[in-house]
Amino acid sequence: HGLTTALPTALERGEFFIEYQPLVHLGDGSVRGAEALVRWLHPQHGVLGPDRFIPLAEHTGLIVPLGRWVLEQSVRQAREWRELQGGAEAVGPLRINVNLSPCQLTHPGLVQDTVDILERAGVEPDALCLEVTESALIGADDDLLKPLRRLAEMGVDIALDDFGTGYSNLANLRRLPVSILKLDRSFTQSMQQFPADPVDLKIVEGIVSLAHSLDLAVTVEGVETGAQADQLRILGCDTAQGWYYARPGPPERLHELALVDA
Ligand code: G
Ligand code: G
Ligand code: MN
Ligand code: NA
Repeated sequence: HGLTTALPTALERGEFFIEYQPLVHLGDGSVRGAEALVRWLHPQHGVLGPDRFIPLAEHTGLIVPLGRWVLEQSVRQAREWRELQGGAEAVGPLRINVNLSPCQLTHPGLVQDTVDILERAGVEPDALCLEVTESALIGADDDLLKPLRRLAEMGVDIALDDFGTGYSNLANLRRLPVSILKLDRSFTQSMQQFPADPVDLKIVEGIVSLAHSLDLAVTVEGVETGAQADQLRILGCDTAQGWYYARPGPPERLHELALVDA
């Protein structure tokens, strides 16, 4: 239908834009960075979320140039935030998380494109975190992991997104070049009730303890209430993201939030 024909040229028409959702340190509540979330401002349908067009972009191959565009915009945005911080920040320069689709992982240009984008923007690799879903890496062979490993060696963080929804062997984590687990929103939702389901509490406690013993940080998604944030902090999670802190929004908003904390 309409989306299918309009998508291939939407990038050149400049119809995509990016919203940023803060990543907050659970220990002290400070904003440490943001996740980039792409939207399509469709001339007839208005703003469309990624669920409406990412699968189509993957199917048509547009995801590669679109993903490259998102990465370049996001890295430039991180550079701007850092300039605005002016080195006077209390908690270190702001960082940027960017989602990678499985098609981008298998594209041979991934490493070089990422290196070029970071260099053009003058941003250090450790400012960047690439999010890959757990399901994209289940059963991944060495060829698929090689580009991620090279990026990780350069200092780029790799996060395992939607963690806990797939069926990955926990022991398998050791061979993945990841440094962050993003615990799926469903775990956060189960912390909504008080007292939370004791089995869910045990599961999260176990994941956090395993993650920390493997030197991985734990980020939680979908935090909507202070009670959830408290519970997840007590369970040892490191970083949080969700409507309780801020909805995804324009880049200026993130800078305001970060400056308030500094
Ligand atoms: O909050 P939102 O509805 O924007 O995000 C929905 C999903 O779309 C998220 O799971 C996120 O991983 C995915 N997504 C958002 N932006 C991008 C992007 O730039 N590239 C890819 N591959 N996925 C994205
Ligand atoms: O990459 P990922 O699918 O995790 O992207 C985050 C998704 O979760 C986006 O669709 C974003 O809009 C959504 N989201 C972010 N914060 C919250 C929240 O607090 N509650 C809910 N229900 N969704 C959220
Ligand atoms: Mn994500
Ligand atoms: Na996620």
